[in-house]
Amino acid sequence: MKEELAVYFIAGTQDIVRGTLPSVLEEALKGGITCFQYREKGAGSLQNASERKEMALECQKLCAKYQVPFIINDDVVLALEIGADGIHVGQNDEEIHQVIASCSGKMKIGLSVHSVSEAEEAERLGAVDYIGVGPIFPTISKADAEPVCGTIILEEIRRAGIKLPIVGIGGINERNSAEVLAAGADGVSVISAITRSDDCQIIINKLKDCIVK
Ligand code: 3NM
Repeated sequence: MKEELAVYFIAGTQDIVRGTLPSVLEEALKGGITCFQYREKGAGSLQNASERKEMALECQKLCAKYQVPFIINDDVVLALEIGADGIHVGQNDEEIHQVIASCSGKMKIGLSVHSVSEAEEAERLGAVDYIGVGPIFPTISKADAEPVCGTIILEEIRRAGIKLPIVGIGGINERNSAEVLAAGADGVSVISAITRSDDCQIIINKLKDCIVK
């Protein structure tokens, strides 16, 4: 799982400023992302269930072509229906025990945490495959983000002995990702660093370089 978290791209229709989600995703896949999460959420997102399913299927097909895991954000029914590789939920989304009951053994389970105690609880559950920790830096991509926690939270979570794979999230880019990894994350999760870049291949290469070093 840790290798798959290295450069974890997240996007939904609402995040796309140029082109379409499938075109941006294919560029990112060509550039070497290691995981993709379809997150259709907030202002500008697709509201219609059949449109969401159609978009999910298109993204899933692209991920399969490049052999990159395809994760769905906060939609257990859709994830099960189309056989996604994983489901990711936040603290205020579908209840984690419910998600585990429906999805454990069928796909990877990711959970967002914003504190050491939430990380400890995630590990205690025994069925969460990785945690997303953030927002590490200020983000423009999530209107209801929690307060910024800085890289210190990653150090605190590791100091608390948490063994779960960790992906940092929130305001991460090619300039600050080394700091996130040095603090204890196994990978970085990004939206705007890729969707708003002029050349995502360069950005992804830089993000990958930080992992290797
Ligand atoms: N979750 P960007 S921050 C989807 O803190 C999401 O849990 C967050 O987008 C959390 O890379 C965030 O553009 C948005 O900052 C990340």
